[in-house]
Amino acid sequence: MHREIHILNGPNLNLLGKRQPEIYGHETLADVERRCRALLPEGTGLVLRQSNHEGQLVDWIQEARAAACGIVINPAAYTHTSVAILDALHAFEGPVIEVHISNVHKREAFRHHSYVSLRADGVIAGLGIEGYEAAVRRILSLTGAAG
Ligand code: DHK
Repeated sequence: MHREIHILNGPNLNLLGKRQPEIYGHETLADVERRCRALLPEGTGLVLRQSNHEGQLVDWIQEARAAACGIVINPAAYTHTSVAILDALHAFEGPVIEVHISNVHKREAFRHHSYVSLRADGVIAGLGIEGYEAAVRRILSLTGAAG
């Protein structure tokens, strides 16, 4: 059993805390990592990554096949466009939780469709960065790694 949770983030999330804070808030990916690490039981690791490149995200999802018990993914704009990320997630066997910081359903129509939701075991939108914590908790409970 792999005891690592991988949190993967797509384009522009490197600017989290700086870009459109009225939508995405003032906290950064470093804050996401700190909050999520605090939830982990002894013996469970966390890898948090961000890329602006679709192929890099595909490579990391493939890497997670051998290393991770679950994936938390915020594909950002690729949510709405990427069959490649969907296909890569189909090749991953553990739980996948899709996170959106904003409530995408309250925004433009093009954000209402998600390719990734065709694979995700759970979808969280609009909880701000607390959504990542909820996703990590869910993976811990699904994989029996909690507590
Ligand atoms: C982040 C983005 O960058 C957008 O492209 C998505 C997502 C929504 C979020 O809410 O975390 O549409």
